[in-house]
Amino acid sequence: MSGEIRKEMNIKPQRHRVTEKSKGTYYNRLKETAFTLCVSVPLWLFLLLGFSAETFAVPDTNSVRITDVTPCSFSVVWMTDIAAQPSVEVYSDSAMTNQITDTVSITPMPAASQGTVQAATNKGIMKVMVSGLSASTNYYVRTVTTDPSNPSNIAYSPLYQVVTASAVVPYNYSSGPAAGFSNDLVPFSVYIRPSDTDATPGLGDLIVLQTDGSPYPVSAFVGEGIAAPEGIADLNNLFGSDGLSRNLIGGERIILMVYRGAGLLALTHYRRVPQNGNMVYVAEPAKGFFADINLDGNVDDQDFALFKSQYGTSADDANYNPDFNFVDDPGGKVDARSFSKFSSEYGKTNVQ
Ligand SMILES: [Ca+2]
Repeated sequence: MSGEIRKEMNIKPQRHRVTEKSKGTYYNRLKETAFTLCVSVPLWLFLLLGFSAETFAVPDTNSVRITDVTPCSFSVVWMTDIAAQPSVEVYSDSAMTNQITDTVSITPMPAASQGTVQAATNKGIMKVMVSGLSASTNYYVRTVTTDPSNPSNIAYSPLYQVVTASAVVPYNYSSGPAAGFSNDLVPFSVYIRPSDTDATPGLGDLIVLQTDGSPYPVSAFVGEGIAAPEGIADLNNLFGSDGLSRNLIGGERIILMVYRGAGLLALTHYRRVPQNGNMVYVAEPAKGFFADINLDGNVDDQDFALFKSQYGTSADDANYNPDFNFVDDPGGKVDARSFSKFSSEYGKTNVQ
């Protein structure tokens, strides 16, 4: 993980149920998306909101990530400080001499629910999907963040290189007939601060799921296809360094970064891919040994640095991450008791 410690949100203690009906519907829709994405552009709602901003400063651009890279599409996610209008510019070369934005499909805020789009926009959480691309091809992209109240105020990110994946291999044929995977949809419940007064807490937050061995993460809005405060990440859209679909067997480390916007820091959670089961089972990602915070097998300085950055935080703090509260503590404070538990494990190696 990068040095910029973005604190995470954690799974709430209770497990959320995905109903059989909603699960099946969403599962099928995701499968359909995985298969048809390269053929047709989904008719997602595109909502531009005209909010008045109090400042005419150029909007912020931070936490830019390239996500959801498939053979024919990718997305760009980032955060800004106003309810901005997001777009991107796409180039075929790093010198930005050949802009191809008009020859590809640009879909700002790709989500099926208008409520999700509006909630995310209000929090300054931006996502733009670029589709109609060629496989195994270099593209270059930068974000364009426009203040709706003053369209001449436009912020641009640096230019990012994207290499599209080579091929979708959505099923495992190794044992004969095609078989699906039960662990390809990962629901995750984001942390909600006790003082959160939103009617639908967490709605519009963005989950960015990264796994070791995949060049790009996948992303999902909270409340999209599942009730907030959960989001559901589609691991079918994870590709390996070979450009082919990843086949995760379970146990692989995943890093979930939750973009929350609205002045709150992004939270980072380390988890493992749930074990593969049967088709109708959707499992949450698994937590590892508590003191091995970054799940690299050792309780060492890296974990201590992460813990130190959280020490003293309470449940309502903008950077509070419940992953670091190691005691059953209603107040949720990361305090001396948590440190005591952590320090007693310090130095251990090969922990599971
Ligand atoms: Ca560690």
